[in-house]
Amino acid sequence: ALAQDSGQLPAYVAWKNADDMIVHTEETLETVRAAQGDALVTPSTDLYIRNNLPAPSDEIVADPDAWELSIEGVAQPSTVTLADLKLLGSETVVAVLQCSGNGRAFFDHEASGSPWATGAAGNVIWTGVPVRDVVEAMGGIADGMAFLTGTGGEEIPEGLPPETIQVERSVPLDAMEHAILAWHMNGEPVPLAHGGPLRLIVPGYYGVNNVKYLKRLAFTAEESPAKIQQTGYRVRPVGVAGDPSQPSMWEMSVKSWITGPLEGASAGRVRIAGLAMGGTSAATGVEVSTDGGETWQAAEFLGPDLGAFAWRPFVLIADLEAGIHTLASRATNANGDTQPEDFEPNERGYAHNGWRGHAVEVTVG
Ligand code: MSS
Repeated sequence: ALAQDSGQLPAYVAWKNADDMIVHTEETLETVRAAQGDALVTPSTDLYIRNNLPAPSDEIVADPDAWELSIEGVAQPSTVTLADLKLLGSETVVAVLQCSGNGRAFFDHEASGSPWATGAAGNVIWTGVPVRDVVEAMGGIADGMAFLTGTGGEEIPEGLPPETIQVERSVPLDAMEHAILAWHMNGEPVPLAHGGPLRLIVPGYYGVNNVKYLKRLAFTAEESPAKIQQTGYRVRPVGVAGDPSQPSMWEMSVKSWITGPLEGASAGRVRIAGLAMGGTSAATGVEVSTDGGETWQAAEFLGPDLGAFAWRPFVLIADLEAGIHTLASRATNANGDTQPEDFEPNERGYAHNGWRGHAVEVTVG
């Protein structure tokens, strides 16, 4: 096992920027909070990694256009190649990719899973064909379908029932409005580690629904029978087992965090920076507190608005006296939701967006 902060990257992601990554395990790497800074878009070399199963062989990205996708639950089901999909047109969407467990480290109960702080999230430019255009080309969705189901391209060892480990996720049909099948990430072919040659992107939905190495896209009447759908990624009280009646990790909620300063600053004018995202609707504002939430001031968004699903870097110039200051941020989205002060613990430590947990104590001298 690799030590945290060792700077030693697993071979398949040796191209990442080691200084900006915390290596939790071979399959889970997070971006250093300070490195997230006020970046409009997360460079691919800094984007976090979360694999539920080891990635398939990199042979699948050698000839990306030959990658095959089976499309089911439509009037004319068929298998198409990535080259065929590219002929249907393309759209670009900037969307936050965030793991369900981002912020887990800020819960007090010892939830199992990687102790992500803020770095299991990035803001990414995705280009691909809208799912609705694919559906149109296939004659429309078959009757009675209620979910969009994506299947990952990992090979399942023989003798193992696929539903036990297969990464297969279903999202409600409404998610189709913004979903795309992406072959470019930040303007380049999607790297294998991030789901190349083809990835399902569901803007506004947690990372797990953004299936990598997509080999099957199906419109289904029921949610996938896979364990990762049925009992995994379910929000339930601490100590309770996962079951299909509990909320699934689908839509993301409004969230923000400060990325600097995180430890110290000199007294006087201090530039406080961070990132704010609205989840399924645009972030419309963010306030910053330098006194642990007693008082709040409106911060300013930096740079262009990259769309409702993108995060927005923000800054506030504050005048800080020597002493210890608790810096916090609290975002609001277009739906009118604001981050809560605290977030109720749940068994797996999902979806934390409480502002107090994300606050930082800074020594100003
Ligand atoms: N897909 C596949 N195929 N496989 C796996 O494992 N994972 C998930 C998604 N998808 C997977 C998939 C998760 S869980 C997440 S977060 C994401 O992905 C991540 O991404 P990246 O690119 O960053 O690595 Mo949690 O909610």
